[in-house]
Amino acid sequence: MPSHSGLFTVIERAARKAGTALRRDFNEVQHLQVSRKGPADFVSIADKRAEQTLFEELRKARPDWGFLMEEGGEVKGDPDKPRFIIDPLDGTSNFLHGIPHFAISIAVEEQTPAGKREITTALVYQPLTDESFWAEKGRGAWLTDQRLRVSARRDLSEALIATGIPFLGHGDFVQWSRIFGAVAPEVAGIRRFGSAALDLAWVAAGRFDGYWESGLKPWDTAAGLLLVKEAGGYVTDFRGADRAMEKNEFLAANDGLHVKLHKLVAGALR
Ligand code: 2AM
Ligand code: CA
Ligand code: CA
Ligand code: CA
Repeated sequence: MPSHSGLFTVIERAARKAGTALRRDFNEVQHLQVSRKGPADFVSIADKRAEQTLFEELRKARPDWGFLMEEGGEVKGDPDKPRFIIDPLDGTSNFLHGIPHFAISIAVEEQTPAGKREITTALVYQPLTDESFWAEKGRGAWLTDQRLRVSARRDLSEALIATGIPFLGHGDFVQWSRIFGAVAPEVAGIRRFGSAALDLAWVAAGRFDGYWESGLKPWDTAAGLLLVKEAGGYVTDFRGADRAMEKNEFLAANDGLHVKLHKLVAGALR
C-alpha cells in the first residue's frame, strides 16, 4: 500500500462524498432537473450538487487555495498557493442517458520555482465501481493500492485506442475524421466512451493502449494527464510535442505505441 499524502486523503474523501451523491442521483436520473449551456451541452442538478460538495470539502481543508471548476468557474485564492482543477461529473451525456460511465476528476496545479504551472496530484474517481485512479508527481500512478503501468503492447494491430468525437458546436469534425481515417485501419479497435478523464485513466491503467482527442477543457484532462505520465506513458500534442495542454491536443499512449500513433496522426494533418 502506498503512503497517501495528507492532501490526497482530503481529496479522496471529498470525491467519495460527491460520488455518493452522484450514485444517488444516477439512480433517479429520469427525475433530475436538466438545463442547457449551449447546443448539446447539458448540465444537471447532479453536476452542480457534486461540484458544490467538492468545493465545500476542499475549501474547508485548504481555505487559501484557488479553484477552477467546470460549473462554477474560477474562485481565486492566494496566488502563491496551488489551485484545484475540478470536473465534478465527466461524462454528463452518459449520466443523463443512464449509461454507467462517468467520473469525478480533481487535479492540483502548482507553480514551479520557474513560474510554470504543473499538475502535482490527480484523482479520477468512478463512483459506480468505486475505483480511485490517482497519482502524485514523482510517486507513480495507482488504482486504489495497486501500481499502474501503461500497457506493454507494441503492435498497432493489437492496440485498442480510445478517442473523443467532437460534438455539436465543439471541435473540428474534419480534423477528427482525417485522424480517424489514418488510425482506424491500422489498429485492433477504437472506442468512444464519452469521458475524457476516464479515457486517460484507462490508458494509465493499460486498459486502453492509446487515446486522442482535441477541443477539451482543462478540467477534462488535468488529472488524466498526470495519471498517464506517472504510469510511464506519454501525452503530447498531435505533432508529438510536450505541449498537450497548451495546444489542446491530446495524444496519449505507451512509449512503444506513441511514436507509431503520432506518425499516423501527424501524417493525417499534413
Ligand atoms: P462533460 O461530460 O464533463 O461535459 C468527451 O469527449 C468529453 O467532452 C467529456 O470529457 C465531456 O465532459 C465533454 N463534453 C462536453 N459536452 C459534451 C457533449 N455534448 N457530448 C459529449 N461530450 C461532451
Ligand atoms: Ca459539461
Ligand atoms: Ca468534462
Ligand atoms: Ca463535467
